[in-house]
Amino acid sequence: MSTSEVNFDGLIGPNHNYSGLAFGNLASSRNAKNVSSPRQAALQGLEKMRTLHRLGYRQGFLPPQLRPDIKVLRRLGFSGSDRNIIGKVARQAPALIPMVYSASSMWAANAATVTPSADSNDGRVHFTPANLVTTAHRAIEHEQTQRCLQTVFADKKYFSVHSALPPQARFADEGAANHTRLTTDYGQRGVGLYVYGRDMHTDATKLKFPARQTLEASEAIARQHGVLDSAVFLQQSSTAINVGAFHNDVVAVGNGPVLFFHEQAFQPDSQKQAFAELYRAIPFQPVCVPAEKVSLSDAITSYLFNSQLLVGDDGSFDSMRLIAPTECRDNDSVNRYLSELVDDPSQPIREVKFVDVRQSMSNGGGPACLRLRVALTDEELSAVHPEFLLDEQKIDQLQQWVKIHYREELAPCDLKSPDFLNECYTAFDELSQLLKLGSYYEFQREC
Ligand code: SUG
Repeated sequence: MSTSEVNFDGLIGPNHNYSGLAFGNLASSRNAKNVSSPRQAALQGLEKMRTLHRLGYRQGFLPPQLRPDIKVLRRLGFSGSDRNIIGKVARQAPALIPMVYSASSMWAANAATVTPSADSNDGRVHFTPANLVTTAHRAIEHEQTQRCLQTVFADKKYFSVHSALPPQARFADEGAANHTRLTTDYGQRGVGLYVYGRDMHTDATKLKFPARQTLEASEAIARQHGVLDSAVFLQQSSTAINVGAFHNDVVAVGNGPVLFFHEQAFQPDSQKQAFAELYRAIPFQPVCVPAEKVSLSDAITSYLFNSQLLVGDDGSFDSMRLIAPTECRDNDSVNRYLSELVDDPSQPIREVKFVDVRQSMSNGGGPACLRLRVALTDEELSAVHPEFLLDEQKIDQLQQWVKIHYREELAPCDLKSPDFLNECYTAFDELSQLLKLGSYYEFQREC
């Protein structure tokens, strides 16, 4: 029985927009109020999925969440028909509009933390949806995320989908963006590396931006998944957070036994201890990028570490491939570094392939943010809902659906129009028919 890594990318919704909602995420702030292109965004995302599929990786996707989230607005005291509510909110509380319209579920690396069956205590794959409590527009995701995961990974014999952690700052959790499973073989027992920004003792006055992941949350997830004893916890450096590393996957990426990371990503004492534990657990291979070659600031603007680190064509961790955003090619120091890296025989990264996900990048989401990795045995893979696994034909169909339903341009003020709500509902309705999901979205279950 073989085990492989499957990437489930977030399919980008028709509501993709730039509303500057994520404080500490510099790209989101820089592009606030710009006009987005939902159509380009979704097509770019699907082309990235096609690229991986063509390279021989198993590729899946997670559907976009229903937006606007009228259920949240009803809980906030608005009533009437869905269209009516949008009209009222636009007049009475316009600041709530971008919150309920964000397409942020596209960043599937924040959907959940995943522990493969080879590591968990009961031999099942475990998922904990991230509560995302740090930002209001993302804190509303976990309910739909849980439902989505229960649909895609429905078979309880193989999969266990938990509820999100209690939605409190102390248990702030941002999912797989701060978790890396390191192993020598996907099917063998591995070790979960949990990176966090703060714990109970962190002096928040030293932080310019929010530290979105807490140690308490990471510990709770490791406990839920039955891997607390083997888990390794590592603290982000305040330097990295203050320069804009709102998630660890902006300054580090790992796969197999390899951790590719920036020299300033972690708090030094914590790094020393965590690396010692990793060396004891597996033949750990750290690949450190020195600040003198790539500054933290270049790493964050180019999203070098938000690349997808993948096995090579032979399926091994000996010659790996990096799927990097085109911004890395456009940044002189990063591009130079990458040319040197692939020629350096002391480490396993042999190839870099660039992908264009600029629409997502402008909101702070690179190639690695867009995917949730799930290591699955062949048997588990055959238990995944087949509609969420991609081949060329399914990608063509989804692209066709995007071309019919998505706007070429969307300004944040367009979200206030009740007509845009109908456009979104029509797109979501068609998608659920395309995927034969029945009444998957809330509005389809009403009346
Ligand atoms: O949570 N941006 C997302 C980007 C998430 C990237 N994910 C990972 N690094 N794994 C965030 O900051 C911006 C939305 C807006 O401003 O409209 C946003 O939510």
